[in-house]
Amino acid sequence: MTDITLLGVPLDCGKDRKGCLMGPDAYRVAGMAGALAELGHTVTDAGNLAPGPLPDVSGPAHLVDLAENVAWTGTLIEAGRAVDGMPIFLGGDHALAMGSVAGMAARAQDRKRPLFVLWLDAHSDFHTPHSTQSGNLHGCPVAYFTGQPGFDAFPAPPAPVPPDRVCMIGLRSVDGPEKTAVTAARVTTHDMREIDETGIAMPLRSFLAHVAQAGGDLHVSLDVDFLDPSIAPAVGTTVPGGTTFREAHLVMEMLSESGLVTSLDLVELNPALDERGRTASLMVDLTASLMGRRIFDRPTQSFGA
Ligand code: B3U
Ligand code: MN
Ligand code: MN
Repeated sequence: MTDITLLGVPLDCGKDRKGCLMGPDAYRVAGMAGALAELGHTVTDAGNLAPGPLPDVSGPAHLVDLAENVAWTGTLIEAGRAVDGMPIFLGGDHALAMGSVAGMAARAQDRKRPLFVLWLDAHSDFHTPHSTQSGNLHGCPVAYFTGQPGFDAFPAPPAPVPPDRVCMIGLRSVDGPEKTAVTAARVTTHDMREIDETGIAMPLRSFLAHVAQAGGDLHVSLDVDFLDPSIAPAVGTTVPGGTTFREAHLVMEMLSESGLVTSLDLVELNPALDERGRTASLMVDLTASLMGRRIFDRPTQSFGA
């Protein structure tokens, strides 16, 4: 059983459209702590984090809330690094993954283990402050924590994650400059076109085998828009053609059976856009699947360790 720490991250500065600051409380209302405790885990809700003081920083003028994003990143790196067991970052928008993943990479380095990242998202979030056209920093976290240039205003990530340790599944909205950058950096990408053809289990299984062989820690970053908008409407950037209810649960069940996951982000939930809390509930159910909820028990699967 796992020692889980829920870290509320009411970060809403990664984009213009506001609402994700209500995410942590929506997860609490939807019963996150109880669902995990019921599975036998020890659950501590550490409450909500707050960003440190706003630094005096500058960058491209169109960036949204740069100073606030920088402040949050520093706070999150330290908060995550200090957690002993499994942190679950209750977002908050995806800009939080700058700090959450950089902090988990630092922690993994402290433990002398490589960190791998599974990015479950419609978007590749691989912009830099210079390539982003929207100015929204929630489109930039992967470039930041893999150590791409252009993030001078931010604290340097203590242990940049090599891009080839990042696997993205669910992609269906990737901007031109990101496409070039993601490919050049050798990030592993599985778009929805590929999922349609092979199913979702195949690419996930091979990534998990790779993580197991390397003896890695695994951080999972789950963006609500990984899911099809018909089952998860509470997100500002809905993109049609997302994963189905069963595909999403299968991913979580396989992750659970792998025993490899050491930290988790739940991001981009905007409760103001939800329908009677159904997206928040689905995210709680998916987290429960990731943490061991089953239809029937199955033996732990070996992914090639
Ligand atoms: N790539 C676009 C859109 C986007 C990225 N992440 C989200 N939306 N959620 C951008 O603004 O960078
Ligand atoms: Mn995202
Ligand atoms: Mn997204």
